[in-house]
Amino acid sequence: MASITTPKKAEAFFKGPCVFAAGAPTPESLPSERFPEIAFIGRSNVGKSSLVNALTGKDMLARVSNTPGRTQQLNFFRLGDRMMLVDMPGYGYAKASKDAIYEWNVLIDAYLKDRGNLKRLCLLIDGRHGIKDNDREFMHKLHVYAVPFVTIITKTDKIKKSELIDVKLAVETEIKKIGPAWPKTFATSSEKGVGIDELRLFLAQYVD
Ligand SMILES: Nc1nc2c(ncn2[C@@H]2O[C@H](COP(=O)(O)OP(=O)(O)OP(=O)(O)O)[C@@H](O)[C@H]2O)c(=O)[nH]1
Ligand SMILES: [Mg+2]
Repeated sequence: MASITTPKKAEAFFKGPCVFAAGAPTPESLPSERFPEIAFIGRSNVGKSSLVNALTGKDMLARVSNTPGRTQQLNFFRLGDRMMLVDMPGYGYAKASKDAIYEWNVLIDAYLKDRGNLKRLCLLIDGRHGIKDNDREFMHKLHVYAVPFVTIITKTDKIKKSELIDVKLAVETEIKKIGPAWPKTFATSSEKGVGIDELRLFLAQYVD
């Protein structure tokens, strides 16, 4: 199929048909690896579900919530029968029980370890809070499992330009410490639609 090489084509693709394909609360329930996959993860409440909605131009696709820790399973959205977007459950929810954290680790490890079709994982960092210890731990996990990832600074409408520059630098410094060759970082606001075109075009390269 034709590759998607312009912002206009990328927008049309991402805003095209997209359906909820599967919810996986356990490793056994993960769907087949038929499509190239892009996954979204980060601290609870960082804006993962909002970003999936902003990319696809569909407000109600992924469930957005003011209550942290709302997304408890991996939610798979099939985009145009060519790609899968995965809204992952976040980490760092203060009120999560020990059992819930254990289950989260089992599920996330199973997914990250053995997902041949996972083209890029998008690690979201809240622009207001910057990088935290659990983000560092998660980056380390990605390194151990050799998962290719990019970072996305979210909620940039809530911070000053100078703060964004500082957060970006801190994130890139952290990535360099663990070693990936290209510390690609995006900055977005799902609320205002900032950085969404650029991210769509970048992700579209992984469409078969
Ligand atoms: N100002 C602003 N708020 C945002 C943005 N993105 C998300 N939010 C808000 O942040 C809150 C959490 O957003 P979600 O998209 O549900 O976050 P999540 O990472 O999916 O959260 P969990 O699934 O609970 O881990 C909601 O109140 C959103 O409206 C943004 O770009 N700007
Ligand atoms: Mg969510």
